[in-house]
Amino acid sequence: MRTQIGIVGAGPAGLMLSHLLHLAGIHSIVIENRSRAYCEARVRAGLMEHWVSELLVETGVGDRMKRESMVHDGTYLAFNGTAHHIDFSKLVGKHVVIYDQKEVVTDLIARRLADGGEIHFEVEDTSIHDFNSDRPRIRFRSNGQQQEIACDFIAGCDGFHGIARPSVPATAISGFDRVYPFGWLGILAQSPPPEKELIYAYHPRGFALYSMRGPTLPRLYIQCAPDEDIENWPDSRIWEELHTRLAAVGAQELTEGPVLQKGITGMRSFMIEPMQYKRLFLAGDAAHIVPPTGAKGLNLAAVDVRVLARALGEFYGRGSRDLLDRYSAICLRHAWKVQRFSWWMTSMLHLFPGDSAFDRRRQLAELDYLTGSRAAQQSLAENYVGLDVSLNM
Ligand code: RFL
Ligand code: PHB
Repeated sequence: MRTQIGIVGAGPAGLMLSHLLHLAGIHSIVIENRSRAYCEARVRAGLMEHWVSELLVETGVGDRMKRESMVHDGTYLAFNGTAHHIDFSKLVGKHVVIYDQKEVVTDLIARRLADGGEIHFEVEDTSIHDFNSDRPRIRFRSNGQQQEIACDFIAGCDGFHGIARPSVPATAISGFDRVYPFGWLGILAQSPPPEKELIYAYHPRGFALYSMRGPTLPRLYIQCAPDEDIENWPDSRIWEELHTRLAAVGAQELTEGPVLQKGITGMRSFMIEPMQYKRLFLAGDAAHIVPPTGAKGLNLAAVDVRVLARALGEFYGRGSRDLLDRYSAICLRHAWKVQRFSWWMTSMLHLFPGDSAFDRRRQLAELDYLTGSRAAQQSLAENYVGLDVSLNM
């Protein structure tokens, strides 16, 4: 097989990249080690920055999103028994959009296949080769057969546990890591949401988040120990904890319903520098992980592939390597700002084991300042709805 861009991974990063490249007249092949059904059902993110939803519409994959998504003009911060509203629309004139990542993936797969795109699902033993030459190759097995893709560039969009990042010589990249001493226990339930928007709650028993996937599908999270055993959390205990932590004046009472899915997620910040090695470009979770508190993972993946698609467009269209050579610097400059925001939200809203009474009071003072200051709210809103990406470096 031969293509211009060989893409490893059919998550949001790989699929969006393949779609944007197609619109720019550039051929790509995507390989994915899971089944199509698995990719379309994986429970992950739910919140898109304003510009990402616009990008989906502008590039012709936003029809279902426009019909089925929920536009949120703001969010709530709850602490000391009171919910405070942060109005993004009033503060910065933008909103965020609630649309499940698995629906974005479903829409992108459908569109790629309708456009004649090549996606190979359920491949095994993926490996990447010769990306330090101008003839990179991707090898894998499909239906028991050994296969090879020859390409001009490889895009490593295979997530945090993929093979692309570990294929770079260790001396060529630096990693920056922070593991948080807690996790999130998340459930997807069936019951009417109490509020039209999200509630981020700081509570003496730990952080809680009220989010949603639709008008009758709340997605709820509680801070838990990083090594917590889900077996210790029968549904009744989860609901009890959610009631306690999310109880706030100004927010309606939470309604219980059947739990459709539950799981525990670890929390980490991770970055590598640079995000490129020769003819291998890393994008999305393959290059960086943010703690979910800022709702940024999917959005960061979208930034990377938008920059990469544009840079490859300039390479093939005008023969210019300029933007391609600046890919890593441009994405890292943005990703570090997003990393900072996600760390800040996480630090402000969670209980850290071993924290003193001083630390708790400082967190409450920060929340008090934030909810009382228009300047501070504007800063949160600007980051939350999505910072502009500068192509100048
Ligand atoms: P993905 O989605 O992990 O996709 C990578 C794909 O690569 C495949 N793969 C391989 N394919 C072939 N060969 C190999 N050797 C391969 N190894 C792996 C995988 O099967 C997979 O299909 O990475 P991508 O595309 O970079 O997208 C990143 C996002 O998925 C991630 O950042 C977000 O889900 C993070 N995240 C959130 N982001 C948001 O923007 N808003 C949110 O509200 C939000 N909430 C969340 C989240 C992530 C969570 N978890 C479970 C980590 C909530 C949670 C609980
Ligand atoms: C989610 O809906 O899964 C979600 C929303 C906001 C966050 C994190 C996760 O900050």
